[in-house]
Amino acid sequence: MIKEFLDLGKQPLANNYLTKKNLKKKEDFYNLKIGFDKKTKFVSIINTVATKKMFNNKYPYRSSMSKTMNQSFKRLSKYIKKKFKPRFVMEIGSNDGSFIKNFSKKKSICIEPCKNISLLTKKKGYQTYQNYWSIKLAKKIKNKNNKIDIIYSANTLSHIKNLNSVFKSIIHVLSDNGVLILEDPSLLECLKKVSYDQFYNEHIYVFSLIAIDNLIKKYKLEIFNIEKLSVHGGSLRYYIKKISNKKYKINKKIKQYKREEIKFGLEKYNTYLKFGKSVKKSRVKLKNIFNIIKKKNKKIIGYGSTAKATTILNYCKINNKTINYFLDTTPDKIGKYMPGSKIYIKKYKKPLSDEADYIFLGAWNFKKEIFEKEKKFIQNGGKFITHVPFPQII
Ligand code: JHZ
Repeated sequence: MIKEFLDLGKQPLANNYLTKKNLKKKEDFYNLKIGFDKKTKFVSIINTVATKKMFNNKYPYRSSMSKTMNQSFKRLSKYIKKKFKPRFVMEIGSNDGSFIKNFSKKKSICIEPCKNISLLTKKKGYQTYQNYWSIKLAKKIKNKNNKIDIIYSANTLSHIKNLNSVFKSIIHVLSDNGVLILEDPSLLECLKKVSYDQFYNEHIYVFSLIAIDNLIKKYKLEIFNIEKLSVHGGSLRYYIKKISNKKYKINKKIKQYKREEIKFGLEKYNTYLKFGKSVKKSRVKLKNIFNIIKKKNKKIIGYGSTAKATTILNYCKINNKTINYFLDTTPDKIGKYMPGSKIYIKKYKKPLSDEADYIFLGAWNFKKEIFEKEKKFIQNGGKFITHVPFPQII
């Protein structure tokens, strides 16, 4: 039974950027409530939105838009090749190929349900299935290929409601000595940083090691290594194998991290209630910061029109009266408007100098990369606003 601990109010679909024409139309809203399941230990959103409404032929997000992610995928690919020497690599949720591009076309399989995005890897010559991950697809792939030694999936499994079907399908295609590598935002980091913007319609789950570990046992799978990653505001990378595969030893880090999660209270409902209170306080503080700045008639723009920012803006009721516009590099977002808040998205062209007094960091998870790029803005006295780990001006 899922017990609610946080209500983030009525929210629009996070990646549903509005065209000028759509501005006048009524937007789709849903109730963003988050809950904890005492039995399974999963934290998930309660009212899920239909998959086809989210992942269709107009999906705007492209994972290659940040240097940080490209570097992270490159490093992992190098490691995979050296350590596992896979005959075939399959990626679930391959997006625009920012990971798979590091592998040979002959040895890769991409799975991407969004038609417009799947065409990007198809056009580059990668074998791409434009499908949702399912047992039907797993059977089709297995008939053609039984040498899949690596299955990788980053920021995708947390988007799929039926995790049982996901793992059932994975064990169907993974070779006996194969390795499943998963990567998703970490619940522990989300709670520590009060980064409640990790919750939006696409993130059905925010995973903990405890919950994943519990679930995969059912499928005779086990985690043999984990890595803490700084990407996407703090993620966990899980290395998973079939229990019958004795090729790899279980790393001690797993027990240690699990202890950290238990110590923080991830198994207790009360921890989440406390988090809910922190979120409310965070909203008050952030709104305060915006109000003070606006009273001084200063100009605020946004940087990175992220899915995450939609949660913040709509929960804190910040709109185009407060933030003049957002800057972003993603072709399918430019010239559109942020969902709900209706803030215009402009094309990012070059490092900034004095375009605004303050920049709200929609992409706070790439703060380091952005600060390096925007040295001139900082030298000119420009300031950033962020809500992580607490609302502040930097
Ligand atoms: P970013 C998306 O969430 C959606 P978002 C999805 N549900 C998910 O799980 C994560 O990704 C992984 C822009 N940008 O990655 C590019 C610049 O313009 O934080 C992106 O629009 N300049 C699949 O949207 C956005 O910011 C820059 O220098 O919350 C970043 O989006 C940089 C670094 C980024 O994910």
